[in-house]
Amino acid sequence: MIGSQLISNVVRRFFLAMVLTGLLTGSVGQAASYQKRGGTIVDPILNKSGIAHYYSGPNFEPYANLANANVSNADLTSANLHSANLTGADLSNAHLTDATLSRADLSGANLISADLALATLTDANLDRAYLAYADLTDANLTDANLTGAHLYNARLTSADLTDANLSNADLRHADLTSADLTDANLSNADLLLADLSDAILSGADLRYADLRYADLSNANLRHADLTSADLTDANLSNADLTHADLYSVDLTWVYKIDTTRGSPYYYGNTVLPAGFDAVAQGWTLAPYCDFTPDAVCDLADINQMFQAGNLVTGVITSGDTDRLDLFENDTIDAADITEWLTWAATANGHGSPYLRGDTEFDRDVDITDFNTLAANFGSRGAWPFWNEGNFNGDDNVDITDFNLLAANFAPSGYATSTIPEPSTMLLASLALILVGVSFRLSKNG
Ligand SMILES: [Ca+2]
Ligand SMILES: [Ca+2]
Ligand SMILES: [Ca+2]
Ligand SMILES: [Ca+2]
Repeated sequence: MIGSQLISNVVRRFFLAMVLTGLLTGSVGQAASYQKRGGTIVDPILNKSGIAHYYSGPNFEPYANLANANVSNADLTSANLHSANLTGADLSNAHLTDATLSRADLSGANLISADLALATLTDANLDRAYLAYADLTDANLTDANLTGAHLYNARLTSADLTDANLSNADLRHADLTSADLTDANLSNADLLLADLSDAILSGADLRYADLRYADLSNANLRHADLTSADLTDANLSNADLTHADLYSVDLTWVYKIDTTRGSPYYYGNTVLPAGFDAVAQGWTLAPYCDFTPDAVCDLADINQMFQAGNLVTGVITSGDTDRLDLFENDTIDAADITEWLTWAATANGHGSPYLRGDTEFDRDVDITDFNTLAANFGSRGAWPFWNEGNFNGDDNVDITDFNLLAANFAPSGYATSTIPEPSTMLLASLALILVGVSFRLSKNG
């Protein structure tokens, strides 16, 4: 009896010890650490109250796979998470001050109210990330992808957003004071009530952006594209508009428009406030054939039309290509090329339109134009430019383009009213040269 009781006691103790050991090793195994910039390991991760965080999973370090990790409220100050996969992770309310998240994938991550002041997020993917109320003061977001990101009420004071993609982002009420948004893409962004005072928006794409009630006082908008942006009740006090694009912008309710600096480009569809004298203000009226914009209609503009797609089959317009639809029917095609040739000739002081075949717009269709076409004859695949001998805007330089050139052949110029004798013999020999080119091309490939 005594012997068997002793054995059972030993067995019980042994099992108790096993269970305790299991619990201890289990809890130690579950705790996760994080790596700081400079290499220091913080083990375990604490929450903001200094208590061990409940998170159990892979350690937080560069290149770690941390998809869907839940570290809400964690203290990850100065963490090094370069190239980490944090898609769908919960980092809400976390301390990430001074952290490195360069090239990290944070698409769809929850960063609501996170502290990211001074954080490095260069090339990070924040596609549709939740950043409402986040503190991104002085953060480096150069080249970051913030497409469709939720930045409602976020603090982005002095943040570096150079070349960042913020298209369709929700930036309502965001604080972007003194932020650097040079060449940033803010097309279709919601900037209602955003504070952009002293912000650098040089070269920024603000097409179709909602800037109602936005504060743009002292903002640098040099070369910014404001096509169709909504500036109702926006404050432009002392803003620099040098070479900004005001195509299709309604400026009726803009505050302090008369205090702006520089000469922007405006168009026939730009609505100016009552009593505002754009000419006295030094603004430049640009013709509709100018897409670039520089108030000049030249090869750069027609080539932009050619890049829209195949103009023989026709391209349905979108927000991006709407202004190329000069003969308005929501399709960019041959009629728009014809319209452009008329607009551009008028804008450049000529009495008749430019003609198909004139590769360099020097008002003749001659051997130089032919040589350009011949040099590119047979090229296809992309969208050969007008100055490469593509006159119908499709994907090639072929006999159709030659026929357009031949129909307008005028070596002594088409500006003169006297119609020269058709150079039938010359054209016939030029056509023979092309037959030779075609033959060589078909032989080679
Ligand atoms: Ca232009
Ligand atoms: Ca059209
Ligand atoms: Ca020419
Ligand atoms: Ca062609």
